[in-house]
Amino acid sequence: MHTFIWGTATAAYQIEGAADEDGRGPSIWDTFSHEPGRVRDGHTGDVACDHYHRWPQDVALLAELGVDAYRFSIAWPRVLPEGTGAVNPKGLDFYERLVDALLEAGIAPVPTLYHWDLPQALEDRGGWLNRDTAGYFADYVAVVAERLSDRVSRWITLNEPFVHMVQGYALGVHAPGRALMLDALPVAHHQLLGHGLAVRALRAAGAPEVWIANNCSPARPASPSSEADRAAAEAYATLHNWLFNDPLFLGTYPDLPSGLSPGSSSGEPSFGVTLGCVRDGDLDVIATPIDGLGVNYYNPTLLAAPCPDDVLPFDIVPLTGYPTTAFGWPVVPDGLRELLVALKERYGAALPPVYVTENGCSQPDVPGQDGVVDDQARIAFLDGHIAALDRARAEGVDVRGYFVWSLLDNFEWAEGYHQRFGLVHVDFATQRRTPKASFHWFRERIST
Ligand code: IFM
Repeated sequence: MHTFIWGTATAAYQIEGAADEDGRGPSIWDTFSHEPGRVRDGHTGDVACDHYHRWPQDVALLAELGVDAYRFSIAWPRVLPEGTGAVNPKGLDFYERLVDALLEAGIAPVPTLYHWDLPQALEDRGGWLNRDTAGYFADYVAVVAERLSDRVSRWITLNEPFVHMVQGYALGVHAPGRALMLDALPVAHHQLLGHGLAVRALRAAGAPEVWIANNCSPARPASPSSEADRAAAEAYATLHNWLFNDPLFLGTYPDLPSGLSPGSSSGEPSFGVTLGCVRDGDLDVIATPIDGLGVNYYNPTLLAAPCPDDVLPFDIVPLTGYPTTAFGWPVVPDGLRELLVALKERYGAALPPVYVTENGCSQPDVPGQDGVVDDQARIAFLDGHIAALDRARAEGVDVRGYFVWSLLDNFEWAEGYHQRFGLVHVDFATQRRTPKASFHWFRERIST
């Protein structure tokens, strides 16, 4: 019987601040957030939660919460300001101090090595459209592993390569702000190649456990009796879920549905062949065995058949009839069970143990007159999703952990500080941290 891991998650650019301090280089998010009109109200991560200075207080909060593990991310530009070449020892020192404090508090550190903050110098060379970025990533991972692998036993390579590709390179609503639509697809392959190379670098440094954190969404047809809607749902599932998991667990790319082919509207049978950037041996690298699949789940996606002039082979339609978060996302706890079971059905024995590496919701949290943040909607959200996870376990899925997104209210990318996901409220004017009702609820929940 394996111990179940309870944790919370954060990411470097969303909480650290200290953007110009101790030799950190600029990342694509520094550039993007400083461009007018990119982030709501011009917010940036320059200060964020000031975690770079306040980390002892944040570790104390984690200890009070009683979590087994803390998922955070390491900022590549803090360690290698130019992305490659000279190492910044002060960057490594920061993460070493954090890891040591976590261990001292009895909390297992689970670092993610890439959570969207590519060094700007590498974006200037093509970013994830450039195959070389995969190799630079592995070199950076080797530097971090050399310093920390004697103390860290669980590592996560990438966070949500699907979201990074779509939002950052296809639609341009996240950094680096490129709107290439289907021509962004090589970003998928290069990130996955970087993942595989990083797994090998971590193994070489003796890392016992390596995971990846994939954002996945159950794709539901708007009308289950419509063959066209079912095809649209399968096309979407291929892009969002199978493209980023099949190569890891089956060693192949899925067949691309008609219409999901870069530079053409007709479609081709195989992602790998269509893309032209997949070289011999790449899939072997990508399929290097890993010890855990991290699943980030927020909500299902509802799909209808495309309209005649649509570029893509599906139409995303609103999923109504459920409560919604402050972001407007539908709250569908059973979608988590549905997703975990679908992964098990698709990959069978090839699926490693699964960890829910992100789940949570934004709510319009405002402290009351008494200073209390009574976020009952978040408690209901978490309770419902943990129950759904239990049902997936009862259906035979080997789920071994659950990490709430997020420990702290933080910089929510293009939404700036407008969406609050934390168990802990942050007053961004004073940096005062106030545990919300959900913090106390989660502490009770995991202590039993
Ligand atoms: O804040 C993000 C996180 O960085 C990645 N997963 C989704 C979260 C909520 O949008």
